[in-house]
Amino acid sequence: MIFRNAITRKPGSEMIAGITTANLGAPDYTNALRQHEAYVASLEQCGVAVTVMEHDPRFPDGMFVEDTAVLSGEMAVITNPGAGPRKGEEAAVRTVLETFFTSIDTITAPGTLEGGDVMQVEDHFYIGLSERTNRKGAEQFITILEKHGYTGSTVTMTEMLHLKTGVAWLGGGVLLAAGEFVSHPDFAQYVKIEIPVNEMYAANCIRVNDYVIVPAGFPETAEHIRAAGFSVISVDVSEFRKLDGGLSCLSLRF
Ligand code: CIR
Repeated sequence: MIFRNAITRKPGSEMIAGITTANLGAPDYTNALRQHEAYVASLEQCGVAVTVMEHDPRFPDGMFVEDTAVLSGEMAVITNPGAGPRKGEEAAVRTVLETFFTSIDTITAPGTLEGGDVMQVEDHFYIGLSERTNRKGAEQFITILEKHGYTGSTVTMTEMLHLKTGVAWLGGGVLLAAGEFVSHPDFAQYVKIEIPVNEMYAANCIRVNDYVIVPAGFPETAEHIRAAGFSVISVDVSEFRKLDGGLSCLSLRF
C-alpha cells in the first residue's frame, strides 16, 4: 500500500486537559509542539504530503486525528468517537477530507467507532470492540467496507485502550503484537514480532511506505523490526504518551 498523503492536527495548549490513564504527569506543551513538528517531518521523509490542521481549543485530544476517520483508497469514513469529550472533533476533519474524497460515509449514534480500533491488513479490516467502539458502530462500518469491496471482522479485547494500542500491521505478513494480542486467535495466521512487556508502548508503530516509524526509547522493539528487514525511523512522542496517544493516533495516512 502506497501512502501519498497524511493529515495531522497541531496540539494546542488545551492538550494538558486531554483524557489519560497513563499516570505520567501532564504533557509539556512546548515540547509537545516540537515533537509534533518532528513527527510531521518523519512522515515527509516517508514521502507523504502532510496537511497540518489548526487546533481547536474545545478539543484537548484533537491532535489524535486517527480516531476521527478511516481512509483507504476511495473510501473515507467519518467516525463517531465513543469518548464524550472527543465528540465533535470529526467535523473539522470532514471539511479537510472533502478536499480529497468525492463521497464520505459516516458512523452514526448509537454506533460508536474510533479509528484507533481499526487495523487494515490488505483488504480486510480488524475492528476492536473496545470501550470506544461498540458492536453497532462496527456493524455500520462493516456495511460501508463491503460497499467498497473490503471485508471486516470484530476483535474481542479487554486490556487495551484501542486495538492499535497493542497491534500494528507492518506488511509482508508481519504483525507487531503486545499483551493480549500475542496469542489472540484472530491473529494466529501472521508472523509475529512480540513486543517485550517492558516496551509495551512500542506496539503502536506505523508502516509508511519504505519505513516503519517507531517511538524513540524502545531499543529492543526497534531492533526486532530492523532484524525483520524494515528500515526504522524513530520519533520521540513522549508528551503524547502522557495522554495515552501514540504514533498512529497522530495522523491519518492515505
Ligand atoms: C483518548 O483517550 O482518546 C486520547 N487521550 C488518546 C487517543 C489515542 N488514540 C489512539 O490510540 N488511536
